[in-house]
Amino acid sequence: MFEGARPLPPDSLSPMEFQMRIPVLAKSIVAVSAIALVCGGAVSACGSSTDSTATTTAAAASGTTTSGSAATSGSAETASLPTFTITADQTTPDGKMSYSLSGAEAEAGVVTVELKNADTMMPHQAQLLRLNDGVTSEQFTAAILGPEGIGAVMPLATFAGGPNAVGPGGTSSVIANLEPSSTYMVICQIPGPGGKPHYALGMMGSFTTSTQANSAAMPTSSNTVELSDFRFSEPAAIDWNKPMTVTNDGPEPHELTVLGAAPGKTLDDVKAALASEPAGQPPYVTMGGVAALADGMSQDTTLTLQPGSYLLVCFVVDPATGQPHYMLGMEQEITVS
Ligand SMILES: [Cu+2]
Repeated sequence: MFEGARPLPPDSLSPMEFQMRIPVLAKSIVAVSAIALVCGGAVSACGSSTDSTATTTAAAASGTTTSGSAATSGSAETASLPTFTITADQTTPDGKMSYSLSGAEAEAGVVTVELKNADTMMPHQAQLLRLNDGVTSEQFTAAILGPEGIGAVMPLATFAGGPNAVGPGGTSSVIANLEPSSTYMVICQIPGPGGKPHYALGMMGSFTTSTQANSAAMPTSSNTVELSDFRFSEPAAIDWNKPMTVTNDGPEPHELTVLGAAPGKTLDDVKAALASEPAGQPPYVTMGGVAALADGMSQDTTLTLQPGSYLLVCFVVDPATGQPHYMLGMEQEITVS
């Protein structure tokens, strides 16, 4: 389905090429949801108004996704942080997608980065990548829009988290420590109609950061989810609706995606879909989280989850096996009471 997702022989990879593999594989981060998203798109053949499943799924997604303002007002220390807003614009009738950013420059240091999904059609994420020094956004854009896709930009940039996918009308946010004097790219890797990732349909942006970082500190919390090869771990006493720290202990990049069952579906349906990648409307809705982080990075997020069961999933693909991380152990059911 995606040329770039075809595994390469691991033993032939230099360290740089190995790094490049990560995003190639990361493309399959969203390959599962993409299958269904194709049917939910503005230009899709199957997403008609008579598709009640699609309609209710979208409605559910908008009603249950994380709330950025609520997420960041949970404590005094985070309420005063500067906020950089990324809006996922309405998909146009001809299938074009875009972001609107709240400015060309974000304050460096500890800031809230929020994603407002203003699209009525489909889920979106805001994956941040920090450009390596000396790399321009034009170089990044040319590389990612080339035949190799996101695999081509791995020598150019580093995964830097960001608000993970939320459905139409939803808001997702993270607290991030942005590096000064940097350029960050924002991309949505979710595949759209026809299998093209949203960034290739226009959903890509960039911003720079100020030369001086603010003096704000990252929140400190014992409400911590640790990502590592290949598991999620969290304290027994975690409160899923309180601000939480998501840390990647690596060594591979990892993300936290929270999936809930779509209306009329169960978590078993979600698990079965993840295992088999069936065509058609996905049985889940995206509930936010933290997009792929490089080894050693942490960001904070706040989820808004109704009581029930959810799945924590990492869709990043392991270069050694070609398997998405959720197949290697990074699929964990949680219960919110
Ligand atoms: Cu992972």
